[in-house]
Amino acid sequence: MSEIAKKTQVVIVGGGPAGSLLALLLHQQDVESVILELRSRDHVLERVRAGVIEYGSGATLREAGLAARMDREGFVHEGVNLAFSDRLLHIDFERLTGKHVIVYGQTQLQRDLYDAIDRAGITLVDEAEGVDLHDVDGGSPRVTFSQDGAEREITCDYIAGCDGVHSTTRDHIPDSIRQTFERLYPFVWVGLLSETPPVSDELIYANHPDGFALCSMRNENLSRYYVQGSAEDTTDDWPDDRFWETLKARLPRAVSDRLVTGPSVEKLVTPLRSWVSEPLRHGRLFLAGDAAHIVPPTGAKGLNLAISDVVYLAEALAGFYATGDETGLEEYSDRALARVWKAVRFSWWMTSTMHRFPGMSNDFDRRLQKTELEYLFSSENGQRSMAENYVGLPL
Ligand code: RFL
Ligand code: PHB
Repeated sequence: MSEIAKKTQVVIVGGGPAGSLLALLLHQQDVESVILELRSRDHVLERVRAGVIEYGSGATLREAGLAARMDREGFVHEGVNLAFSDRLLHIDFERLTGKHVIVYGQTQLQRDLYDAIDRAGITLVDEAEGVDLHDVDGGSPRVTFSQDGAEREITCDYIAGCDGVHSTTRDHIPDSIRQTFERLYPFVWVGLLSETPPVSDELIYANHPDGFALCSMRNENLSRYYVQGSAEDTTDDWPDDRFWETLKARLPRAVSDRLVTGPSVEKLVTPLRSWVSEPLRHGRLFLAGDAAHIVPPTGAKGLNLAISDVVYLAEALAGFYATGDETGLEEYSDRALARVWKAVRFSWWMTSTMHRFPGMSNDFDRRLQKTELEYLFSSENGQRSMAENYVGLPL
């Protein structure tokens, strides 16, 4: 990067989906920004993460002209399946809500966003180290960082903290006004990617007495599977053979008989937690995406919340620059959090309903979980509520 502006309207810390999309939405509304990303471009583009794009997220990307490849290569899923007691329940999104989701890897979406950033000529500084914020609650905020050993400074009007779960921008919200809300779940997900045909053309979420399992996919020859593991597990505890055996045992027979296994091309262990930091604004700093909230992956909501946050934030910032009216900026935190908490609720519900909790052998909680699933299997209204949340509540 040869020339980095010394002044811009918005400095965006973090070039993940939240930061990248925010820069693009601002650019389309004539607001200038600079993105500072800690990691290398290759690193950001290679991270394997989310897979499910809500109906409204898809529409947002389409309206912003960012969905050409997603619409070509993504897979429209008109429903999902829940497995329980060797039975499979198909939740028909199209029939119940008239909407669908798109299965499209976050890896691909990130590439689409970076390509669009390059085309738009937005400055994205890779490997920006030691990013620090100054005068966040004063009139002239500054962001300092180093790149290739050179110290840099950018002055700006506003700062967007889109720096993910380990956010440091968040630390600039004083403890005296910050509240956090947390629920830890006593297990992990072990995820495996394999170059094999997916076992099903729609996702399968399985509740089994031994633990949860999920069958997902990236394309016709790339499958993504997850199984619930113990809280202290690492990938070393999950050689491929153990993973496949566990997955098979947790799926209904009719599904496991069809499962094609193969060597893993990627494997991860991810803890599950629900966590929200409030408020999302302090002075001239705004938080968005994982920097402000984490949900367990069971509801497939994290990336989608990053998208809805930045839609609201871009609207508020662009509104301010167009009219000088700060109402949108003042309302951003409450507006975004209202939607965030609904996804926190849904992800908590799916996690609680679909996993085995240690110590839950035959007790009250297990009975309730069984009853929750029996209700869902028998009630179209229950299924409609699940479908409505899964395809995504309106923005
Ligand atoms: P990201 O993607 O973590 O990006 C943050 C960026 O900030 C950079 N950064 C810094 N940059 C500058 N200075 C610093 N000091 C910095 N510190 C960090 C980082 O390098 C990074 O590039 O957060 P963002 O943009 O908020 O996006 C959030 C999503 O990535 C996340 O919520 C989803 O991946 C969650 N998630 C899922 N979400 C869905 O909507 N649907 C899914 O199906 C889904 N499945 C998943 C998931 C997450 C998973 N894992 C690995 C936790 C499945 C899994 C297994
Ligand atoms: C994925 O494909 O990685 C995936 C799908 C659904 C989830 C979580 C992850 O709920």
